[in-house]
Amino acid sequence: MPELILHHYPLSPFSEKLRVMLGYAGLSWQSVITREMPPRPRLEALAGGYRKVPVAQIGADVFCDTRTIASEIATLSVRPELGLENCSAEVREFAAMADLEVFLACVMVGGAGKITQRVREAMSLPDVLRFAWDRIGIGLRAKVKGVGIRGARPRVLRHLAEVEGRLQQRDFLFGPRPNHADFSTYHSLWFIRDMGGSSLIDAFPRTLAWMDRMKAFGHGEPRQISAQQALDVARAAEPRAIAPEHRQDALIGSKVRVAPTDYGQDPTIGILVGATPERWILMREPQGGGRLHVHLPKADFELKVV
Ligand SMILES: N[C@@H](CCC(=O)N[C@@H](CS)C(=O)NCC(=O)O)C(=O)O
Repeated sequence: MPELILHHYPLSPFSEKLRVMLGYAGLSWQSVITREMPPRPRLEALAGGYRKVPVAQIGADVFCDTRTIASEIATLSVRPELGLENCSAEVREFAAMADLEVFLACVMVGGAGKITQRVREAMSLPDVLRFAWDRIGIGLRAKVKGVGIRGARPRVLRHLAEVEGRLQQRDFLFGPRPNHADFSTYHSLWFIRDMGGSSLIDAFPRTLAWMDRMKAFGHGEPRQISAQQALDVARAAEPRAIAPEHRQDALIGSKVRVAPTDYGQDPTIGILVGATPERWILMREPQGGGRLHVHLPKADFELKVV
């Protein structure tokens, strides 16, 4: 089985969610550092329109959204609790709240000065301007508006109080070992503390200690490869077989577009070849040859027949 390849960039909180999950899972993985904004031609050739990061790939199977990728990590590492679909309704609800509402609030709170400095260090000046323009565009087109600038800090503080309370009797949010919700909660707090240098979390000692436990999982030892090498891996491979029970949907064989409903709503277009309770699987033939299966979640995504 080929190794998991993660397309990501250092400043991306959702990428950090998976880097730490891969460290915890003890999997060996390969790393492709991508730009902080489109154009990302080779990644686009793989994901076919989906524009968010991270994206993962195993051979010719491409996985969009951290929920789909975490499910692959859960299977590969035989740690089912890393897959949201294997967690309780309470955990799923907590993770969904952390990954959307709290994430958007943290991005607004995020230690603005230090983040700006990090963005400035990571990019050329023209790219900083393109980056700002790109993110303003995402915000204007988003269907979720979050809590707004004024509501962001109180929302993060309310979340921190809840996290602190959960950690009173346990090492991780729902028990003695981390599950998906720990990683969903960690990445936004990492963004404000470790990337933004914010002192907001200092008043929550158990949360700080939990963050250090999460951070200690590290990222493992990924092997760096180029975007072109990752594309070549996909072109040389065949997508894995889809189980007969996942080929029963009435729309199988139709040309469809699947897009997130919240923000960054760019669609992936392809032939629907599989549908599980959690995901859609689209077949695409990228320019230059090869056949890919792109896996996208059903939750918070919309499928339309083209
Ligand atoms: N629901 C998605 C959210 C991913 C997301 O919002 N990623 C941010 C970066 S942390 C993004 O794509 N920003 C725009 C970009 O990088 O082009 C997931 O779980 O993967």
